[in-house]
Amino acid sequence: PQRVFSGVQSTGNLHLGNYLGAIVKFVELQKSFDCMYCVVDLHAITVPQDPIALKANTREIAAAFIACGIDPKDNIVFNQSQVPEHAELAWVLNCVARIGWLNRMTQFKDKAGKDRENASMGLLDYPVLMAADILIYRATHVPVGDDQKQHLELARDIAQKFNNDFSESIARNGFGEAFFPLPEPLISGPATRVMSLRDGTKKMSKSDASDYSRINLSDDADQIAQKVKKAKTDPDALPSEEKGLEGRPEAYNLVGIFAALSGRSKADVLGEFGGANFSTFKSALVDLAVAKLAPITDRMRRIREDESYVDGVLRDGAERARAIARENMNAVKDIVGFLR
Ligand code: AQP
Repeated sequence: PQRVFSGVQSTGNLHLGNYLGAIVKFVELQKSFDCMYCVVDLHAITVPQDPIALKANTREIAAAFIACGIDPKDNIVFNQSQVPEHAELAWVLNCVARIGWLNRMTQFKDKAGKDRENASMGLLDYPVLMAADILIYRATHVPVGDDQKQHLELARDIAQKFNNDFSESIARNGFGEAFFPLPEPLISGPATRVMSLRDGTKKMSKSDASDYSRINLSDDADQIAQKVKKAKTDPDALPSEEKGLEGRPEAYNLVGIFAALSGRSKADVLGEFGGANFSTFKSALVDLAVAKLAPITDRMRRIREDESYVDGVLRDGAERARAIARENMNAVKDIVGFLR
């Protein structure tokens, strides 16, 4: 059976990159797959988190999932720390993954910065826990933004090595040739990597010091308008064809955002705005972004106010997730050779 899994960290405000790179896809995929969407709070603590803020952020992301249109009854919406099998499988996979593989991860290098010796062990191990998140459900498809591509490749390598290392035991336990499917990344569309509004060569990110670099899902219409109007651009008019965006990272980014928000291709957007100056294009982008995001922001605020509803969704999701996780973890124990 095919199953979609993806996660979002509970580390603060969601931004347009998280929305267009990931959550929009989550909503589409629920039509055709069994989907599991997880607030990955175990991942969040790979860097320091304030405990009170962490709880609030976990509820905030769950509220965002629902506000964006994910149905928590048809799908499984939960937070990672309520399903201990994620951490349990991660330990086994730690013993499968190689240190050299993890040392090559660019996100670790970026986030650890210069003082690598002082980064948490969890930050280095982040991608192994991510592999466990996916593999504990034997998920087949993982919608993510482009920045997670390398981690997905690592998850496939870990799954493959586990299947090879334990091939005899996997067969002996009745699972045929492979226990874990190799999860497929789903990375497509005009905004797989949304860039900072202040610098078209940097990823839009929660940790950017400037709030003007990103549009948050919690921003109101005025904030969106101000941020788009101040967004960096170049002096030329928009090109009428996509190849004219080459070497113009800010223009490329804004056109990509417009395309993704309107469900059109970049070529189509340029067909309409080619030759226009940025002030015309930016006004249209503000109108579009406000029209798309304001209803989500409103719904998010209302859902979040009802803490017991949100907590109930996460608890119910965790119970349903656990039923699947426990069964797969038992199989892993049999395969590895743990008595139970
Ligand atoms: N800029 C982006 N463009 C497209 N997709 C993005 N994603 C994140 N940033 C962009 C995708 O959002 C999903 C959730 O990501 P996460 O929970 O790992 O969030 P993050 O990467 O921690 O978000 P930030 O803002 O990038 O955080 P910092 O500042 O800590 O680096 C993933 O599918 C991710 O690909």
